[in-house]
Amino acid sequence: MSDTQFTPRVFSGIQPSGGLTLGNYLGALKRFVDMQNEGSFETVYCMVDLHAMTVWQNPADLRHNTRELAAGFIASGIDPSKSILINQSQVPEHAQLAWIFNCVARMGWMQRMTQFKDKAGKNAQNVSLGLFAYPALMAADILVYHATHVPVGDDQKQHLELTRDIAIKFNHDFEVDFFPVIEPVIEGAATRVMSLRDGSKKMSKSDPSDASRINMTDDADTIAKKIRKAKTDPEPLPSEAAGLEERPEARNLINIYSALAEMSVDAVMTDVGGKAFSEFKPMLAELAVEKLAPISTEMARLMNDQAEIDRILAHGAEQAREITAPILAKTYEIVGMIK
Ligand code: AQP
Repeated sequence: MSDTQFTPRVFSGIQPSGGLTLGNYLGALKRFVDMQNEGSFETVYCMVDLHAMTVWQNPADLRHNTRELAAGFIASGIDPSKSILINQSQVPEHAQLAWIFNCVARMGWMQRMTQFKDKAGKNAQNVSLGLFAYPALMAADILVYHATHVPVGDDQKQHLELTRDIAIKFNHDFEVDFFPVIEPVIEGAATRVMSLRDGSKKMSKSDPSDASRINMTDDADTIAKKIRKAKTDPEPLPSEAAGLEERPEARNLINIYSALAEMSVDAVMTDVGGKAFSEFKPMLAELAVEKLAPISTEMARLMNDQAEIDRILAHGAEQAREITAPILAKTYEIVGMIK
């Protein structure tokens, strides 16, 4: 563990590998806004375009998705005067530190990463080297800011453990106390929002079925239709959370309701226990539209002025580099590179 006192600083990111989903919003973005507004941290938030390209991205789509994601951050409440908002490739120190970490991380560590195994599937020999090295770049994203806290959804837990391992090994190998050992922040009812079509699969931007997810750009009718068609079981809702244990689809819809309403799961169960899904689904649809429609409207408005989005990102990159350039320079010095 580190004895150095680091400035309490939050870093987290989202890939512009498609449109934002309700899973990204509840598991990550909404928490980013909370941590920004809590006021106890400096906050740095990032569109991680270098991560997105670990799987094939059409260049025009990547550019569009990066700007739309920036619009999604701002529309959800990330305020560029309170948080540093950046696009990863515009801050070159991320990729530079990632190379150093490629040389610190061990092959065996990477081979254990379940996200790589899931994404590579049976095709492991044919996926990009970048997909394999993804967690070392993620460690660099975080540690190039000396960030101390990282809010993420549950699926990123293993990558954050690897970030801790990289920091510990670097500090040990070079006999320094330079990189912080970060704290993952995985909190709330919606740390793992599941597919609306299959309660055992994570809701994901890249799921081939659009009906499996709520996109932050969906209109009110589409949101209501997707919730109406969400897979459920025939039983009415239980009155206590324990009754959801063997019912993944029901549990997912309740967790979504709880996170959107900012109510505990127990309080939701008290309100909706005994109701049939035919009664509960319209309640959930109404709540989702109430919370999400203002965000999608604002995203559309911001996307009408892309020059303004680019200006915000350019300014964010300048602010970011004031932090990252000295940390990278010190890292180079520690490992023995000539200035
Ligand atoms: N279903 C989810 N529930 C809760 N949190 C989620 N996150 C993603 N999906 C869910 C969180 O969102 C943040 C950004 O994720 P990402 O874009 O970096 O990549 P991902 O986790 O791989 O998300 P997707 O939507 O599944 O993207 P694709 O399809 O491109 O792989 C992270 O904090 C993540 O935990």
